[in-house]
Amino acid sequence: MRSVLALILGGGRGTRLFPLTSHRSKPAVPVAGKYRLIDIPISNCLNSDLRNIYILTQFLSASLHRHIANAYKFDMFSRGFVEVLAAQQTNEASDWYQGTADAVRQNIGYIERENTEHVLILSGDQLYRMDFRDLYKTHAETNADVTIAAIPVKEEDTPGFGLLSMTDAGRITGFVEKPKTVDERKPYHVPADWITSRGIAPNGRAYLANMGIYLFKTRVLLDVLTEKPLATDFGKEVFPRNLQARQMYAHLFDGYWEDLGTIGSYHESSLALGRENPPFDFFAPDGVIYTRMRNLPASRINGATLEHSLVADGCVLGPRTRIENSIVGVRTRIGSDCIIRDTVINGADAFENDAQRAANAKVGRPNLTVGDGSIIARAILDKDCRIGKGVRLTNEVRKDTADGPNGSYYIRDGIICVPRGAVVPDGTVV
Ligand code: ADQ
Ligand code: ADP
Repeated sequence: MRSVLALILGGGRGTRLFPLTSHRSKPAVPVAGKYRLIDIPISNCLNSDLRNIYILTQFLSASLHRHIANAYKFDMFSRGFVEVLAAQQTNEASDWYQGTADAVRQNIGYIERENTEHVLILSGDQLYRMDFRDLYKTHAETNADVTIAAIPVKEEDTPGFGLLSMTDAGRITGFVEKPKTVDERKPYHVPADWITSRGIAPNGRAYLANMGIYLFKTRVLLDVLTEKPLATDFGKEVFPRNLQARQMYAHLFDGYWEDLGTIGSYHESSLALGRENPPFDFFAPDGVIYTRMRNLPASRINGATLEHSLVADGCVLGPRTRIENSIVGVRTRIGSDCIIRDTVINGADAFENDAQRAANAKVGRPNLTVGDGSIIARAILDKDCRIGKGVRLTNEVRKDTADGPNGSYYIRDGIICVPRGAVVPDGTVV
């Protein structure tokens, strides 16, 4: 794996994850109570013995830099680096919307400087475990110019993916980015017995989706990025254009793999982590998911009841409070007699001491995180939220999208999102 440089695409504007991305770049978005999105692909790299990692992001983010610098320190005797490369921010609007190929092209200098034989390109917002050594094996055995990881998907999921067709030997013969019509996707239908013949149970899946995981020969990558007309996107341009000219191969994968790129998918995939047999298991022996070390005390549960939930370190959960199907992030403090259901709480950056709590009371400001007697369902509370007492966040009228007063909450995909640091006064009902 020494011959491979990893580039993690940390996200464009991240608008689909708003308000989680209103002040931080997408890779820095918290996940599973104590991690950041970027920890998943980085851990997959480290667990695959890949230690030269660049993270490409559109926004220079203090939050991301701090996390990377604190979490991934290699000592001076071990080789490797994890480094953030932020796009130049210019005032020309046209520069903002370029795609994945363009993001990589802007960093060609770094790729050339590392001078590795291969470059692995990854998405930064997916929840999965993959040993990239298996991908490399396929890539090397077929002597591919580029190897694309592919996963079987159901027909109803196809509009969100690039689809590919391949020969028995693995050569990619067709590629279409996010087909919208039946006619467009028809040629990509794969018979169930073909999938079975590859040792994968079809389970109603009859298409092969591009997972956004690409292993390129460096020389070929540099060529396709500089050929005119310049391609802005891998899925839209680079792959469909190079079917004949380049040796493109697919590497089939059949594990859990979820996109966390929208509020809806982020919420759903997060809650699944608290289930009895979670589809993505942070406890699995296949490899540690790394993050920043914090020296936090164990959580104190003072008579709260918990069901199918994850509770991170440093939390205090009050008496008669009931927490169901939820993720409770670091340093969360929940009062008494609350009901928290189907909710992701990202926790807090610091504990509040008694003096601070007294000061809050004086100015009528709720304490961190949720006050006594509040009911919260199908919500995401970003870090450092102050939800008052007797608040009801349940979206009973089932709004799909809404913007609350003074940025106190947003509803996206039917989920109430309380942005970082927002204050929701006592008795509020949403
Ligand atoms: P999408 O996920 O829709 O489809 P895209 O929005 O291009 O593709 O994002 C791919 C990854 O790159 C994401 O992690 C995103 O955050 C990141 N990214 C996008 N623009 C970026 C930029 N300017 N700078 C840095 N990072 C950026 C792609 C493929 C499909 C495939 C799906 C699988 O195009 O063919 O099926 O991924 O999820
Ligand atoms: P988030 O991504 O949720 O915004 P950050 O990592 O940016 O989280 O910040 C956590 C909090 O800790 C912020 O309030 C930030 O001001 C503070 N913080 C953490 N480390 C430092 C540091 N080295 N210098 C300044 N502030 C810090």
